[in-house]
Amino acid sequence: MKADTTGAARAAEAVQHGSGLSRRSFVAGAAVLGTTLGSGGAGFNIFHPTEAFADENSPIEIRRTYCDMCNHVPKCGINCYVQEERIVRVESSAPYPASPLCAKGIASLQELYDPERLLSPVRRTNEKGTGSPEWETISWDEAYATIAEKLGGIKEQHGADAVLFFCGDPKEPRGAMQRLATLFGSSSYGTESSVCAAASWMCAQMVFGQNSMGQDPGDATKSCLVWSLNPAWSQPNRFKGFMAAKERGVKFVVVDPRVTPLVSGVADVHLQLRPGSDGALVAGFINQLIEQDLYDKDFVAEWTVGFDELAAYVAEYTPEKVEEITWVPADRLVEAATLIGTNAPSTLVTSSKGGCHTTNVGHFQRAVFMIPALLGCLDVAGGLTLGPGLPFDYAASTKGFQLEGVYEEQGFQGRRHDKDEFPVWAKYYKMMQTVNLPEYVKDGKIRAGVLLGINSMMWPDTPLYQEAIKSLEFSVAIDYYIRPWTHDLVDMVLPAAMCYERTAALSIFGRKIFLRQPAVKPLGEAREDWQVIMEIGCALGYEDECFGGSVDGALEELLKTTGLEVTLDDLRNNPDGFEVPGPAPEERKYESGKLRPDGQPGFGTASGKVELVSTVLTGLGFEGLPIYEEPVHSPLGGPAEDAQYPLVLNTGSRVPYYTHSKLRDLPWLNQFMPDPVVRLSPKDAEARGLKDGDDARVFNMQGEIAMKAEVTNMVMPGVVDIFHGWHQADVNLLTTRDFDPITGFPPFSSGLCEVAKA
Ligand SMILES: Nc1nc2c(c(=O)[nH]1)N[C@H]1C(S)=C(S)[C@@H](COP(=O)(O)OP(=O)(O)OC[C@H]3O[C@@H](n4cnc5c(=O)[nH]c(N)nc54)[C@H](O)[C@@H]3O)O[C@H]1N2
Ligand SMILES: Nc1nc2c(c(=O)[nH]1)N[C@H]1C(S)=C(S)[C@@H](COP(=O)(O)OP(=O)(O)OC[C@H]3O[C@@H](n4cnc5c(=O)[nH]c(N)nc54)[C@H](O)[C@@H]3O)O[C@H]1N2
Ligand code: SF4
Ligand SMILES: [Mo]
Repeated sequence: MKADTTGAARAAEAVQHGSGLSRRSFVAGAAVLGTTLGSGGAGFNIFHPTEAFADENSPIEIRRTYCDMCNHVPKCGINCYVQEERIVRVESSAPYPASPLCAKGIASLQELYDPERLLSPVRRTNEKGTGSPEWETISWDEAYATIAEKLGGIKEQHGADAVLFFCGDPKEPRGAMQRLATLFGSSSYGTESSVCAAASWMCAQMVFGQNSMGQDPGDATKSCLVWSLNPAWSQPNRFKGFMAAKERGVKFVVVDPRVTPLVSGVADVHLQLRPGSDGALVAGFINQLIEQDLYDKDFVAEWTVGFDELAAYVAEYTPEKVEEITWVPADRLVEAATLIGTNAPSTLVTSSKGGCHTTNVGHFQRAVFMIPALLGCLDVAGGLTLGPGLPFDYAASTKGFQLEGVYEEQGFQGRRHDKDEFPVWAKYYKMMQTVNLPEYVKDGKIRAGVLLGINSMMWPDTPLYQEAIKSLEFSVAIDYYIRPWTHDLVDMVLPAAMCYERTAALSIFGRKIFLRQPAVKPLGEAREDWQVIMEIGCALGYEDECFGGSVDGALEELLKTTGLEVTLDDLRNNPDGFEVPGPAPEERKYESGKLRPDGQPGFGTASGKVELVSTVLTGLGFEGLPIYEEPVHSPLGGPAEDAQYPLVLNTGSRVPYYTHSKLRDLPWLNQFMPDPVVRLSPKDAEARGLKDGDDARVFNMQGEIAMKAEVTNMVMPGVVDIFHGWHQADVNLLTTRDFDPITGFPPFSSGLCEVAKA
């Protein structure tokens, strides 16, 4: 970033890139889009409830689908009341495993029938980045022909790796997109996991050789450590499990800087830490397990490596020292460690983000995963049990379908753009770490993109990513809407079908597989993501490998690559889920050799042990112990200019009614939070003369945004809490590009800022 770039200039730049336009005024001006309801029929408009949806006497059929409005997996079951091929009502579906519907699920009907949805392919006719975009409607055939010509040309001139195949938060299309990238020959497949979940997975891999985000309390669980998760708002269908566990008497310790519904609902001890100081807190927690002699000596001796080094490292993290760093009272930490350490079996639940958005995540999150191991609670009933599970990944795709074999045989790994900057990431994922996209585009390494569900506000310092997207020689987005802050910068946008209108991907719960069948036909010319991806593949010449564009063909192949002997018909014939028979659950599989591909006893790490000092990290030149380092910008002292910004900037904690940058225009949701807000404690508000509802400026060395103040005890003094994804107040204008060298994660949860009355 240029030193002379002021906040105001950067904000103006962002506006020029489109983020100052509201989607409504934008689309209203772009009549060429023709985005009025296509097959929905004239006069039918869910925004006007007085208008009849359909003839009230026509028959109603109930069809089932599942929701993906929070793009989380698994998603909740929906019964659709369909009248004259329109969905007139939705309700939670039983016996589908995830329910009930949250506010977003219910409002999904407003997104389905939003008159501003994009319903046909469009191509930009004026130059990108020059004022208002002008779009023309084109046919799918024309779109595919152009895509094939442009991508083919770039591959010929610059190699296949110059084309980025990207999926944003939508997770359902990932398997298909990765397959397409590999078929095309590009190692540049990336996703939103660059800043979500992947840090936790790789930390668990480094510690015990398996992806994990912990495990919710089971029947045998006596205590549960929740390290930053707020399921009441981020995964409501999961929250009820925590409440039921509480009723069964499970003891809870919750680590979270805020007083969340999970904290007030279940916590016996709340460790309210300064955001970004997790590494010191977890060192203190382990210090107490050792000091109080609460760890499992037999397990540690037989199944871990590095205990003595770890014990020596955490020795200095006494409760008193930890209090100074984390702001958690010393006696509270002691109490928490005692509660977890004396109530076995104990489980751990942790987050895909929460505390992980910090520069220390590659260390601290490993230490968090070490806790159940030190307690001897790994792979025991009621503790954190380990795989193997179904051979599906979390987005219901398989290594075979994603052509991982081809990736390996053809040496994609050696060509990756990210392999030198993020070697640990590159070791674990056949997926690019995309945080350095601006640099890859500037250096000519990436020149084109197939960008499904991309949102330029996803990364820190948004304008740099907007510039990168704009600078691509050719880009095609696939989305429900034209979102100006991103799509003003691409050459073409293709209309995606929503969950109600599509089949892929499959959904899995434990050993149960569900097939979704479309409840209604796609509106207008929208097509489902998997179909679009497969059809792009056909246009590029991979007709057979892309099943002639057939989604059913792709899903059949996906099932075949599981090796489970289950067909699409099996799934069709079992609308309540097809249960794949499996072995009886077994504890301590590390003893029987069932956790390693070579069948040897132990864990799936290089040493076969739980690694308290990581051999992967030391092998790549990193510190192997889970060391604590302060965030780059910290109230405890960083660069001199930090002193002007005394508040910790904690961004992106989920709100119940929005997902990231989406859903702001749906009236049923917008009423709950119509304006971007900065939440701050009564103490900090008073010191700044701010009252609830006041207009406020939030600013730091990066820039400035305008928000409403919300004064609340949910947030601790010294910290502000801001949701991300507001195009009119994008908090990623304030976040910095200080990436954790191990995971590449940005410090979304631990920046600095100041707030003042506007
Ligand atoms: N400051 C800050 N930044 C953050 C975070 C934070 O906590 N703080 N969180 C990070 C995390 S964890 C995440 S996951 C990312 C999320 O970031 P994004 O991936 O940017 O998520 P969305 O805002 O949901 O944008 C996704 C786009 O996909 C479109 N879309 C939605 N569903 C579908 C679909 O099924 N098909 C197609 N074709 N398009 C679809 C939407 O219309 C939207 O334009 O943001 C990250 N950025
Ligand atoms: N409604 C809704 N649901 C969603 C989403 C959404 O946008 N909206 N997004 C989905 C996605 S992609 C994701 S990744 C998940 C995220 O799901 P969660 O991880 O549950 O989400 P958060 O609320 O962001 O973070 C959890 C908690 O971490 C705390 N936290 C913040 N900073 C720190 C820190 O430095 N240390 C510690 N220990 N805790 C911290 C926050 O206060 C918050 O209560 O939610 C998913 N579900
Ligand atoms: S939690 Fe809400 S948005 Fe997410 S899948 Fe369930 S109903 Fe949909
Ligand atoms: Mo996420």
